[in-house]
Amino acid sequence: MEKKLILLLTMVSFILGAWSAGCPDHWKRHGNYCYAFIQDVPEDFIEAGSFCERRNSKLVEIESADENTFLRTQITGTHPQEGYWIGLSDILFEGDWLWTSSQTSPSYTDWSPTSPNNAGHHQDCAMFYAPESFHWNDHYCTVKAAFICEMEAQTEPVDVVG
Ligand SMILES: [Ca+2]
Ligand SMILES: [Ca+2]
Repeated sequence: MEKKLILLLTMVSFILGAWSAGCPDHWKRHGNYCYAFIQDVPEDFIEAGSFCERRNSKLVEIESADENTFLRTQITGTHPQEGYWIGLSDILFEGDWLWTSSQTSPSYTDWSPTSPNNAGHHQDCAMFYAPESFHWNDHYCTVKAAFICEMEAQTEPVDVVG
């Protein structure tokens, strides 16, 4: 019984080996979630979402000022890019902004004073935007930009070595 348990814990530890503090390596934890700030491979909104999905995550969806502040602090810290996609769009119906995964309206928003303005009549995807002090801006979904992936954090890996 005990041997089986140790074997199981060893396997779990191996699987979680590339993780730390409940998040994959290089992901940043805040609360119960892990975030990856992808700057080296700019993608349009759709491709950014696919990139996150392939890593068992989604474009970040922001529920609170606390989460928003954490993200803004991270992206303004070092080598900030011009924009960072978040998982919010009004692609389906103009002016009806919805989080991608839940198709629900945001309960919290951080639009810049001039956003969303639907400039050019087809700005349907939202990003943190440097020219607007990293508040949210609606932009053309086809623009290639940095982006933020989010996943739920796992509980702390069991320390088998003890
Ligand atoms: Ca729009
Ligand atoms: Ca805009």
